[in-house]
Amino acid sequence: MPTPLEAWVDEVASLTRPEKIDWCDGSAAEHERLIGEMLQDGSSFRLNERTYPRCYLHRSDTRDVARTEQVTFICTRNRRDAGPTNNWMAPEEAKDKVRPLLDGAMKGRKMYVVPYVMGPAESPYARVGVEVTDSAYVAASMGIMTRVGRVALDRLGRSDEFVPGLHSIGDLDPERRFILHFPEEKLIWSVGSGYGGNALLGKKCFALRIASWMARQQGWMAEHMLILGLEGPDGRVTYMAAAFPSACGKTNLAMMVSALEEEGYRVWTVGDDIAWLHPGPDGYLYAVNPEAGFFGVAPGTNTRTNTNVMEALHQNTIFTNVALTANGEPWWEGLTEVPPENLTDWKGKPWSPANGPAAHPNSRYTVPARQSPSISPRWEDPAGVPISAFIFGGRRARLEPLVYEATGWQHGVYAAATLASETTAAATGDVGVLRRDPMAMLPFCGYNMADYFGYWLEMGRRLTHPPRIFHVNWFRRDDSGRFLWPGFGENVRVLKWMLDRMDGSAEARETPIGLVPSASSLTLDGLKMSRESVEGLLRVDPSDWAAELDLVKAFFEKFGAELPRELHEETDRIAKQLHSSSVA
Ligand code: GTP
Ligand code: SPV
Ligand code: MN
Repeated sequence: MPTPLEAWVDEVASLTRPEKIDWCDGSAAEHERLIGEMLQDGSSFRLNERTYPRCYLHRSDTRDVARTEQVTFICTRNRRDAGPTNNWMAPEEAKDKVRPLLDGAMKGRKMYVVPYVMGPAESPYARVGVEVTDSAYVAASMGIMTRVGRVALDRLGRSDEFVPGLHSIGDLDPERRFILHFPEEKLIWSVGSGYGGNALLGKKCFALRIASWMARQQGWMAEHMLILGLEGPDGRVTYMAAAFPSACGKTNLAMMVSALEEEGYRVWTVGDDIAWLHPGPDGYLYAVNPEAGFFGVAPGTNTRTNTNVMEALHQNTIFTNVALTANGEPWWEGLTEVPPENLTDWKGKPWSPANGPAAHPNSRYTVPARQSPSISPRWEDPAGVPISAFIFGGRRARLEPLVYEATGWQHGVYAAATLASETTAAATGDVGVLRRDPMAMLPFCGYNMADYFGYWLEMGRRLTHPPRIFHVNWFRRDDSGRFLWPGFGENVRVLKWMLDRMDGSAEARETPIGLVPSASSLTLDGLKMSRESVEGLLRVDPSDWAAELDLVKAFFEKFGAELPRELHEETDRIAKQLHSSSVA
């Protein structure tokens, strides 16, 4: 009798008809072989072996450089279960539409079977997935981002408890690209893209969209969150998880080089993008990082903004769509102040400033997590780490102060549900347009977001020690468009304020939107910031917030009567307080 996994692989092979099937074991030798195939098919290049040993540059199709949300679907029997924020197709309709694109898609090509574990191998919270793909780049990237091979097969045995994911690059034409999720049968089909979140199916497709559905059924949470440990002067480590939309600073916060290191504050990385959170017997939420690598944004990374990242990516790294120096090294905007001479751009052409950026704005590095100097000794703790605080944040040029604390769980859920951010290059479409991105999960929630909000509210009731909830904004600008806050390593000052709030030593001012630091309760020594800038960063303007509330109400209308009553309560409460503070 074939195992359920063997039966599924057979079924997929008879549909896609590959010439050869390769079962991946996750070994170093296999990684070398996959890299060899990437080099051979002309999509990838070896970088300078002296300065970047075992590092490669992969150039993707120029139409395939970011997640494509418009062709990403949640396929549930009832449309209602996908909710108003997801694209929906009925499961059979979706399969009938996409099956012809997969029919014979691997003819003359190799099919890689990638069994993988999401989560620390020994963790009760870990889950198995299997991705079948016809891309060596995807298979090699999965080897960095997840735990591949024996470890997964041993865990699975003859069980059918795995999330199958069928991936083919197809012809890369965006018109024939579909990223389909079938949460009711925990199945993923992806065709027409080789890009990260579209193609590395363990990441957004499984660990967020399918996992968020499973988590709600099983009593846990799957969130678009980094996980970090903040060590204080007494050596105690406090764990926090933060949700920011794509390309809004998760990796950089998780891997931060603390500006308050001399004062005894240090940041340890547990995860940079996804958290699986389970209520523990002690009433705290425990987080594990389901991933084993970082798929990070290259532009803006340098030795001033983040030496931990820079150190991590000098070996065993796959770079995607960065520029190439004459010296065979990777380059991207912001790496050095002045671009080096004779750059080759991300498309493989000689670069000149007139051609736009040399590296694609969403160019990325794929690197093993253990290579970060900041990796936490507990990053693979099977039990996870207890979370004391949730942080939500986005890119807001105006309005949102540097930081505020919610007055309680219900208000915190409201702050998270109304999160908004200016869009980035991580997804195709306009950049810099404000959009609501609740919990930074708009593109990743695998079910109806009204139910998701309700589930968040319920979690708060279930936990005896729910995390405190904060909101941050590193991206506020002054009238001339400059960032008011230096960001990066200086963000530790905001984390310290949170720590001080939790032990009761930091002051806060009550405002209609929450608890904002008094300027003196923030540790700002050593920062060259004018009093004006600090005040600008912490300002809460009632009339601007009243206008914001109108946008929130319009957004909430999408959910009609299904929106939890508690969120209307919060909107009304804040509206009232804004009104009285503006007449006061
Ligand atoms: P995804 O991987 O897409 O989920 O992104 P992310 O949330 O991990 O964002 P990341 O840390 O990669 O940062 C995205 C971009 O924002 C990069 O260009 C960073 O250089 C920049 N950035 C990160 N943190 C800060 C900050 O504190 N201030 C400013 N001004 N820019 C930042
Ligand atoms: C994001 O877009 O949030 C990412 C990159 O982390 S991707 O893997 O493409 O989703
Ligand atoms: Mn992300």
